[in-house]
Amino acid sequence: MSRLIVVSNRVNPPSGKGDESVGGLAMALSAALRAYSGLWFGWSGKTAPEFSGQLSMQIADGVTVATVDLEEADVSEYYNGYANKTLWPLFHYRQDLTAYDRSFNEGYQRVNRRFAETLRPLIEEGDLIWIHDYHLIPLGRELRALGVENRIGFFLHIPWPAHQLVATLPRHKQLVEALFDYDLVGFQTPEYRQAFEEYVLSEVDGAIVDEARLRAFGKTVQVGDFPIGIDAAEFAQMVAGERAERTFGVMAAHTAFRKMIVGVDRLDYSKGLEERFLGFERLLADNPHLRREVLMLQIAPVSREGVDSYQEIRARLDALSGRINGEYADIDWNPVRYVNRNYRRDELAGVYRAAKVGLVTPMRDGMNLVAKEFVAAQDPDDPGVLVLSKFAGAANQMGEALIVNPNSPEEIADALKRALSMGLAERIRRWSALNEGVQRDDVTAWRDAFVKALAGEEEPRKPAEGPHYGEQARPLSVDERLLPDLGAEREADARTFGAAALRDPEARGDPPPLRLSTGTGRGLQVLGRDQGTLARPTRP
Ligand code: ADQ
Repeated sequence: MSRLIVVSNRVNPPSGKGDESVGGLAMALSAALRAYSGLWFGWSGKTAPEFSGQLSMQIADGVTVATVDLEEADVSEYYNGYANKTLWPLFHYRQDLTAYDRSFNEGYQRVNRRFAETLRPLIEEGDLIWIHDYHLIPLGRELRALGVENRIGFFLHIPWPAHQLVATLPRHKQLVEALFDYDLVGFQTPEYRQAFEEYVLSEVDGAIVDEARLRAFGKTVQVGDFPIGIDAAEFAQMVAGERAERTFGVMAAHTAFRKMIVGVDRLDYSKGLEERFLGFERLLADNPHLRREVLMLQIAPVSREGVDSYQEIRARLDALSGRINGEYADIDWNPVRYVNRNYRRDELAGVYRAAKVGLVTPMRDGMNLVAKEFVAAQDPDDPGVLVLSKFAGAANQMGEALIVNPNSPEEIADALKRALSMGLAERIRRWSALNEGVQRDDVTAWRDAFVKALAGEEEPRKPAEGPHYGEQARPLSVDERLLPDLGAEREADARTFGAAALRDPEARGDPPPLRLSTGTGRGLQVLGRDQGTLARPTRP
């Protein structure tokens, strides 16, 4: 059985107290590692005066956790810099917030090299290496430079944007070339994979070898879309748990005779919080009869406080929620309840269940796990309604939600009005379809699909075979105009890349069989790339 090495920016072992609050990436990785006797490597979240490469190792639930400290300059140039001031805004279509600072890119490359050098001695023959997210795009290339020939996969949790945006990055070709050192590159949706293909075809004169492989820079890489899901089984347990029920009871009592709309997001400009508040304000303005009937609870823990734009959005949201309450509140009713705290996941489950509407309206989002958590938490006999942005990756799967344009307060207000008055039969019909997908396409399905494809056991999901469901299901096809002559490309590939096919699944022969098992033990919890800057979880 191959060992799995997972690499993500941040790694944190569990406290064992059951009070961890984990982000989307973190939650998914902890579920993945539960099933393997794997190694988890990443930044400790701490700084040292000078980078020493000294590893801190722990073992928890059969998983070895290895972390390394970074220097202050690494954190400001790599994490707060290139990752969160350059790639994050750009890949979420916020070119106006994107910093094109050369030192950030230098720090990014340096930290990825340092990670590679630190991880290298821990890698054994036959290990599968799975690298996560935009912080670590060059890590595969750095590992190859150190002679690592293992199969290495990369999964991008955030959108891959239109190629014209990527091309605004200085040295964008260097960044994309690094992706061709992986055996497998995974995206959340067919749309993002297609956008990557379009970049490769139009910006670097690459070619599509076949449905699952691209060629550029003299290398071939396998690509696929692997929509991430939630740990649906764990969520079902949590919803039925004592703490979730207690939270549900508290929320139900506090919202008696009123309908609660809930939003849960990291405080991030990509999540569309201002526009959401404006949409709710529009609902109140246009529907006086609803004013005392509804309230909106927005939970938004602060994140990335080291980045100015996050402090600015926080200030704007404080002002906006104050303005709406100032305008509409009464002595016994506040329309907006806005909290910046972190909650336990089982408490969140109780909150979701008590809400009549889940309002998930990011301006751009790789997937959005809150939408799936909201669905999983509902009472099957009286489910709430999901209102979902068309620009969340989740919209590709969750067509039975009320899909809205998050830029339009009117559309948000209309969808809220419709959701609040929706009859039971329609709510149950929509929720049942959504829930079926959430249960089926869960984090285990995501993990298994990616790891099997990485191990060379299975081709990645093709767009037409993906787990798309609901009326919005719309597998996207590559723009035919950009397709090269596939026959000629395949031939050229075979001639030119005989040796380079070392990492090609077909050329390498069968990898060692990989056994997947579903562990039940408590997994590691990682404080993901964002959660490191979140407030501490609430203690019971
Ligand atoms: P995020 O941008 O962090 O993830 P999301 O997918 O919504 O976004 O996950 C957020 C997670 O944080 C959810 O599991 C939620 O329950 C949790 N959370 C939010 N607020 C919380 C609070 N106050 N207390 C406790 N927990 C809270 C990134 C990408 C997404 C992608 C995921 C996974 O940006 O698009 O879906 O990775 O790939």
